[in-house]
Amino acid sequence: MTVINNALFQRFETIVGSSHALHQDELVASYTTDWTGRFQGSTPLVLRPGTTDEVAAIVRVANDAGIALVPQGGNTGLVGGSVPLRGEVVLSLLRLDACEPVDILAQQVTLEAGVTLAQAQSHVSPFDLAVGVDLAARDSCTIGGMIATNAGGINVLRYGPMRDQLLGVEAVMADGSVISHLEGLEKDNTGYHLPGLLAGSEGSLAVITKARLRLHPHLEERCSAMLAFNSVQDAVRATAQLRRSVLDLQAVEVIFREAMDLVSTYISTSIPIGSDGSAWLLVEAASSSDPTDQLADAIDQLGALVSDVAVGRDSTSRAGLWQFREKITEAIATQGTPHKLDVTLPASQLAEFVTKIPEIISRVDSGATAVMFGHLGDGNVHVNVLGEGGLEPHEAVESAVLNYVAQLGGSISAEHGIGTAKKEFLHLNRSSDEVAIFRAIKSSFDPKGTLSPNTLIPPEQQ
Ligand code: FAD
Ligand code: 2HG
Ligand code: ZN
Repeated sequence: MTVINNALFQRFETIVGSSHALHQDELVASYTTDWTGRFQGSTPLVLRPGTTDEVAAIVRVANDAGIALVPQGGNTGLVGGSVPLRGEVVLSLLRLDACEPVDILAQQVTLEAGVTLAQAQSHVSPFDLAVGVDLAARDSCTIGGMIATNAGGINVLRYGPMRDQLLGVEAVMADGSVISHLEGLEKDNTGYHLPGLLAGSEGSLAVITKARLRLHPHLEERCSAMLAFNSVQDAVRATAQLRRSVLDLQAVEVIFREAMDLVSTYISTSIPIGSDGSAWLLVEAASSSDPTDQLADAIDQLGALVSDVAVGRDSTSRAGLWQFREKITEAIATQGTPHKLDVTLPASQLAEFVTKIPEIISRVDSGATAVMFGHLGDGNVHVNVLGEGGLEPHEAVESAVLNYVAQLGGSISAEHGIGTAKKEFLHLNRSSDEVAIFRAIKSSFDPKGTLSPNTLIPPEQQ
């Protein structure tokens, strides 16, 4: 673990104040274990700055002293990137929680990095505006963490991931200098797009302190439907057809068999339709005028592909359907510590992938099971592998699944990032020349390697 001597501790404490320099075991505990419980670290110190200047001062002192920092937002990341795995100091951004007034003319807003997604949503909704990314961790995940992971979520097919919402950032560089580009100009071709580079950088290049986000019209009129299918292939075909025919398509999410069984038990609610099916889609259309007919017509055109349909028009019945999708991650957590493999497949390979995964996993670990669900509209499947009796599955399972993904032309990380969990598999998607460019970018931003040293970049082969 990093050793912080008294003089250094006092310098940090002077910057943030004694109540925001935490070192007692019971106070730092929640900052050292990730959401899944799979990644557990330790830290001599958690610093909770309240302003960009405080962040800059901390980063400068740490860099001068060669002390590594792990930036942390809501600690909901799922690849182990948010916790201090080698005893680093944690830099919590949660106190940077101010929202600037909504710029109605530009349909944009500037938010501090520690603002939660739910806070951002309630800040902009009175102006009939919405944040383009939405996800189930909305009450805890922060704008800074969402940018750092380039979070995706349930509306990517309509608005894109976090990178597409980003018009500018303020960030503290590894030497403590501050860059700020928050004017929010939609057209601005003045060289490299640094916000785009920081999106998905997982804390490895700079500490994001503020962001300028593009907003979208809030679409009040919504209709959701759950569709049951007898085969995975039918669900994939229906997704393609819905994407063509529903102009106001907001989400196409999927729940496969094991995930449906698990979540229905967890929420103590029986499966609404197609109880012996293989896959269920949760489809949502959203518009300024009622999209029910549009969605209903599109579902009619699916004909025999669909075995059963349940429609939710008002907010209570929609929430009743959505809970089967949104509660899955929590339901899995009650079963043990999963290995979360968040992957994208080309549409043409999705059905084969989902069908073959149980066999691929059981060849490596006969006691392991796969719980699958995800964002089918984006080809994104969340494969959660649980070991026998609540134990973790054999590590070789990850290699088997991710190699299979790469073989089918997919991505080993769709939306959660590489973190520490997938560093050793980066070569499956990125050539050695690309990884060399990653290393060059990292060392030009952070020559001493003091920012998030455990994420993203694999160690060089000796
Ligand atoms: P943290 O977990 O604190 O950090 C994540 C990474 O970002 C770390 O590498 C950290 O060092 C870095 N970081 C954090 N803040 C900063 C900053 N200010 N500057 C620089 N680096 C920083 N993800 C999706 O993409 N789609 C989903 O649908 C989705 N659903 C989820 C549902 C649940 C129930 C949970 C628990 C997680 C889900 N996630 C999802 C994963 C997660 O990536 C997102 O919740 C979110 O993007 C992480 O935000 P955070 O503030 O918690 O970041
Ligand atoms: C989701 O889509 C999240 O709900 C979490 O990305 C996925 O738990 C998971 O594997
Ligand atoms: Zn997801």
